[in-house]
Amino acid sequence: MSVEVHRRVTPLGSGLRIDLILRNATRTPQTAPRVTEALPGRAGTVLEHGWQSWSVVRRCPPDDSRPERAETPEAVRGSLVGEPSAAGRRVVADWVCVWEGGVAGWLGGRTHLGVVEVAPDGSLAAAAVLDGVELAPGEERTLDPLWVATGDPGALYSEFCAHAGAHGGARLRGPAPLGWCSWYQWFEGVRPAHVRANLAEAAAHGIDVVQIDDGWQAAIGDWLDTAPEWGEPIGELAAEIAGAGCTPGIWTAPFLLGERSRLYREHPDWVVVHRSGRPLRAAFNPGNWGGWAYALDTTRPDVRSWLTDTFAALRSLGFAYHKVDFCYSAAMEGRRHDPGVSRTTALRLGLEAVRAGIGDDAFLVGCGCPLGPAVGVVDAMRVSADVAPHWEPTRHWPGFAEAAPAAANAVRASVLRSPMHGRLWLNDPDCVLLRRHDSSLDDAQREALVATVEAAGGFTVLSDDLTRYGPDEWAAVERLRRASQAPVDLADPFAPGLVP
Ligand code: 9PG
Repeated sequence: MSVEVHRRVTPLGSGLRIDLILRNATRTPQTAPRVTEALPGRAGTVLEHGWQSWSVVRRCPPDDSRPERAETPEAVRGSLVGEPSAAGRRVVADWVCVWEGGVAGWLGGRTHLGVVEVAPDGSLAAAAVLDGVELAPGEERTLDPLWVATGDPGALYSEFCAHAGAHGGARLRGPAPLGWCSWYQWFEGVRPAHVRANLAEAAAHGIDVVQIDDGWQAAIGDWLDTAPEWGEPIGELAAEIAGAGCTPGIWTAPFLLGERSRLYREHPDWVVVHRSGRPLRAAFNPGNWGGWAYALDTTRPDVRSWLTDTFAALRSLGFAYHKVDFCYSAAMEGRRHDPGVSRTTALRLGLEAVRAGIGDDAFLVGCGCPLGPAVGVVDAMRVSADVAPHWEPTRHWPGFAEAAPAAANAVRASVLRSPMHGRLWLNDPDCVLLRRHDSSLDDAQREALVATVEAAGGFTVLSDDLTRYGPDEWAAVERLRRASQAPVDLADPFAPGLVP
């Protein structure tokens, strides 16, 4: 074989650490192979741990591959699944696999896509997916280490998160914020007047972060200009929020490039290219985005300079809290400028460019983000599908019901990923919706949302019209303000009734 694979096994905590090194011993460039590692044991039930924040997180038998997923449009599969060709063919846990008999996961996540594949008979194999990335003559590439342990899955899940956090230099500079976000009340219809009215309430009640979500921007990629309907420069509200004693927060999708943006008009060569030769379609929003958004090629140094400059400009306007969304786009399959950089590393480079712009002291929340590559860059990570003012999904892609906006989906993923909190970052379980108007949630469902956020790290972002809160809603806010933010263990991730 032209690329050698060197392997070393050492004990780490309750399990084994497996280090793998690829070496191109030839005098010509070689493509990296897909490296697999058979794992001990056989699973009867596994945690399907999806690729990014909104991907499916569920407990399932090994043969429940959901074949209908293969029929979902390519752009959707590529946004929810790390290796989209596997969708519907086998059960795959991205990054970390928990089963009743143990845990296996990649301690690092920045070098390559790391998955654990589950065969219908329950046998398990870890795979390092390098997509044929190019290795230069003589090049050695150290893969992200793998950790495997058999025994009590609850304890080992926490231990995996602790090892991965230590390996990746997790940013754990709590406490979790108490904030407000415009999205789940006004969606893309948010206007400055909504933010101003809610800022007054937030300031009066000691709510720190006031975060403007999608709807303010001129176009996806044109982050320094506002939409005509917004009617004022974005810096005006940043100054007012800071002036009221709160932290200005802003939503962006840094690795997307809208087909109608000025950025795309000026830099059509900044996109990742699909195998057909056309720009890679990464997200579709015919409403306020005006159609498709393409994926930004973060292996280009000029793109990374643009990211850093753009985010430095937003920071200098006062935005010290950044929700960066649709991050998966930087890591989708496609052709990039630098054939030696894996798509996972491309995402990592993009996140680092954003961090360089906002500064070390700004608060960065990953959203729609593959989990492993973000450890050590983000302060918080959205760990669930979108919450919604309804319990069950209203519509969803075939086989991906758990990834659709729904309060039940936010609760399920937030509980099943709770051991990540305080070990890899602060978990963002998505917003708390307390309102009784504009909502079909009943009292028990509202309480389930509050109890989940309270028990899973206390990261509280309200997304209601605060001017309509009464004593009951403010009492719930006080309860969440006092939540313990300590790391959480799941005694038994497979306990019946643990999640909806
Ligand atoms: C703004 C929103 C909010 C929300 C984010 C994200 O098409 N989709 O599959 C899809 C999934 C999630 C989503 C949007 C679209 O929501 O999670 O909090 O910021 O973007 O557009």
